[in-house]
Amino acid sequence: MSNNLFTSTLASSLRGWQGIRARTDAQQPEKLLTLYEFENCPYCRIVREVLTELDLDAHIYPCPKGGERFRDEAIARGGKAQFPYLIDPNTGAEMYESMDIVSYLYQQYGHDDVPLRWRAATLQQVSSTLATLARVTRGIYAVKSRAPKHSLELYSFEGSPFARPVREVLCQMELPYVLRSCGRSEPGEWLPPRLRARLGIEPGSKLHNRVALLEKEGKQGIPYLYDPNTGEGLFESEAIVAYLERQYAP
Ligand SMILES: N[C@@H](CCC(=O)N[C@@H](CS)C(=O)NCC(=O)O)C(=O)O
Repeated sequence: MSNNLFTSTLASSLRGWQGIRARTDAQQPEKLLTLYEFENCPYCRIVREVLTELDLDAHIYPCPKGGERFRDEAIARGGKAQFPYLIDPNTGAEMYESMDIVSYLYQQYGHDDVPLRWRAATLQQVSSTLATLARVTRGIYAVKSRAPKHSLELYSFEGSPFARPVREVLCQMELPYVLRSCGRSEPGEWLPPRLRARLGIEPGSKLHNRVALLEKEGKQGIPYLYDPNTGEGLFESEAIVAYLERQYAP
């Protein structure tokens, strides 16, 4: 196992493998949520975990430290340099503070009270900070890149050790993307895709993005990146990272 995959798996473990399971009964907003954030921020991770849990998509505007593409926009909108910052065009709500965002998303789209574990804010923040330490500087600082004309699309779930390195590169390169939430809701999804294929198991997910991915590509694999600028669709985290670096390096 590479060092990259090992520390990504460690980060997911330090979070108790939150951000994997998805509910199938949450309400989908009509318009995409907008999230200004950066990948290796402990508070942003908490919000992304809840996006997975509630099976919510979001337009992600990466704001790594030293970033020049969306940071100013976020500061102009919210008034300060603090991340995460959520905008919900469906209700007009805009807010800072990860725990406020968690409560908002549960009440608005989960039609439920916030689960008990999300009320233990300090515990969540400490474990998310440990996960951040596991990834050291990955997904924190901006690197130069060419801006895409259209936002990319990433099929991902927060706790995936394979999807994380892709999100980190998207973040560092300040490439905006639509996060297509693809958590797990079926037991068969816990098996590795190759074993699943060998055993002929089709998990039968009802989650909208997994259904769409299966229809589009004939298989489900996370992460999956679609780039509307080139028409390319790619599975496999290493191949996706190589593609992003090739396509969007300055
Ligand atoms: N209490 C806030 C804390 C947010 C916070 O401190 N975020 C850091 C990043 S982890 C931040 O915005 N730092 C300023 C910066 O990166 O410019 C929350 O839970 O959302």
